[in-house]
Amino acid sequence: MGIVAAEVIVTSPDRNFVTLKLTTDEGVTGLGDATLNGRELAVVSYLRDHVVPLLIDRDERNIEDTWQFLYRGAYWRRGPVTMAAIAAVDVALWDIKAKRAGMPLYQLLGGASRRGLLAYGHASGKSLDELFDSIRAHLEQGYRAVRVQTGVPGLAAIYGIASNATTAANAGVRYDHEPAQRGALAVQEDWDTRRYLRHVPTVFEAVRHEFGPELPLLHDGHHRMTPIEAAQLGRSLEPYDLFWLEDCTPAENQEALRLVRQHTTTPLAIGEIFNTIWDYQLIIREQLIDYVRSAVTHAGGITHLKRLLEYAAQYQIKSGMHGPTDVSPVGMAAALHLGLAIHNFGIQEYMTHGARTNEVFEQSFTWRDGYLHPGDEPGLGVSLNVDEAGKYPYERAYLPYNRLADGTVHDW
Ligand code: EZ4
Ligand code: CO
Repeated sequence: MGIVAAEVIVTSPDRNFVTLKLTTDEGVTGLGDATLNGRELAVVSYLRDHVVPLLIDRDERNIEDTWQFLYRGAYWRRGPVTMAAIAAVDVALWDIKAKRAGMPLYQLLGGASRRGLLAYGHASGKSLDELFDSIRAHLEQGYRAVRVQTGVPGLAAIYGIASNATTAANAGVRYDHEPAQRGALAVQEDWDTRRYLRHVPTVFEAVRHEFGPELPLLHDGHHRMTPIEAAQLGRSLEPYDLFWLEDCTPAENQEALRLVRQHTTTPLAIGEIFNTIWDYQLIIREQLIDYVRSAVTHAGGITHLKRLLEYAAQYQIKSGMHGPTDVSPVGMAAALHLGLAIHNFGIQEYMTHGARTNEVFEQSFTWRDGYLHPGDEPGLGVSLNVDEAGKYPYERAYLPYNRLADGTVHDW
């Protein structure tokens, strides 16, 4: 028994991805995703310089012990860099264990609790016409739930709207005619909360009118509101029956959600930037949210996110794992296995990866009639084509940031 090799592979097919590949003395390999969008090389260093030396000769079977050793043994706890690195090790060990057992990972996690995972995609448009076209395109692709992001009159460039810098940097699309998006410094976007709060309910009214009451609609506030502004938005969206309102306010201060919750029955999702169970301690115990947004990749792997979701289950809070293109196919596969196995699955975010990414990462998952399934290959069901990966070296890329009209930096 024992790990004989641990390689950190950086590749940038359509965007940057960091992958950990572990090999055992029996030649079994496991993959883990360690991609932290915009700060990728910090995790590479954490892994290569500090974690890999600790892995060589470790017994790959002891997943819980390895998790505790990497978490407690570092002395310095939590944080996105640490937790993404631990997640990569954890997922690679689960991949190895499931391959050795000859089972898809979800079988080791308790077996399937459902036939497939309901997924939502990202519809967006600067104008209502563009937005409606985007929703229709998603429905044609088979999506049965959509996130709706819209332009705001008076704001030139904002989060989540196709054909601006956000899409390139955030969705990771490499426009061949726009190489400057990659390797460029962070792009500035605009923000004005009052304009946004006035406009968004009119958009949801129009979308409900056009697409009817059945379609689950989601919206991402992307941390921009104060608690009272978030409460106002939640309340003004109530007539449109949202599946959830995401990241309505930054929640480093968990108590802020009390104020939002007192004022609105719109379901709340939070936590794509959280990385441990402790970030959720109060908001779960007080039932201040409805969905946990953490991804396997950013919250300490299968071992830790499963623990967190079991805690959430006691309070009827469900999963809504983060699934943007900056979670690699390895991280997505881990999410699908975990989501299939747990009882309190809610919904899975799913944005399709680019063609180059799908050549670098061969995947067994299926996407049919709006539902995802991880497939039945032993392990995660993902393999990394090292030759393809080698064709795409790392390219520096930043997420955008926001400024208000007077130049003040605002949450992005
Ligand atoms: O901005 O993944 O809900 N999805 C999101 C994403 C995040 C990016 C940041 O890397 O908020 O689009
Ligand atoms: Co989000």
